[in-house]
Amino acid sequence: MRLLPAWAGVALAPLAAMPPPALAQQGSVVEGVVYVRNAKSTGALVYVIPAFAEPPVAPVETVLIDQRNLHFVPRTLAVLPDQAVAFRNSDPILHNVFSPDTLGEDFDLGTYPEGEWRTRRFRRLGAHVILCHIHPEMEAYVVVLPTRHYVLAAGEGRFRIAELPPGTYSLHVWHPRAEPFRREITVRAGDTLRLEIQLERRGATRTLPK
Ligand SMILES: [Cu+2]
Repeated sequence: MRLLPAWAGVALAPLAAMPPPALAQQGSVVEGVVYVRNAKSTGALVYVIPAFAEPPVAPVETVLIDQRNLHFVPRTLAVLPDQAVAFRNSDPILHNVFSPDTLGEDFDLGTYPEGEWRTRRFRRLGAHVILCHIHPEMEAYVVVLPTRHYVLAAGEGRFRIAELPPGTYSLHVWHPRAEPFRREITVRAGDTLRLEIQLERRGATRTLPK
């Protein structure tokens, strides 16, 4: 018997978590564009860490990284500590999932066929590199963050983080091929802060967000 995938309801979860409109209007927004060496760049992970205490984050759902057409999809996934990540093989060939990690959480989920998946929880903050022993070109990142306020920059590097409580934050940008970026920001109630962020390209060394 095949179990119903735990991520079947993932797409609906953010809708259910949205506050009523009146509350959303009080929240602040940080939005903008990320560039790497002057080119608008998708795939940057933007997140803000509040300088003030926030209520503990509620339990979170299992999220999925698919292995499809010889790629990990998505290539970068942000999670909270101890959030479960399911790695599924959707190709008609064998794939493997392992992490050679420098964060002290190296693991190997083994090699498995189409339609199967394995689940892993990540504890250490930072970018965990995910690879496949069979296909060396396959690569993904699970980035464990100390904040629920994050977004992956989409088309043309655009990002938007909404419903922020007003206050001071440390804004970070992580990109697999760029130097980490950090600056302090302050958002007032109901305001929208717009930023253009330039990242410097870096070499092949993989670094970790702080
Ligand atoms: Cu593979």
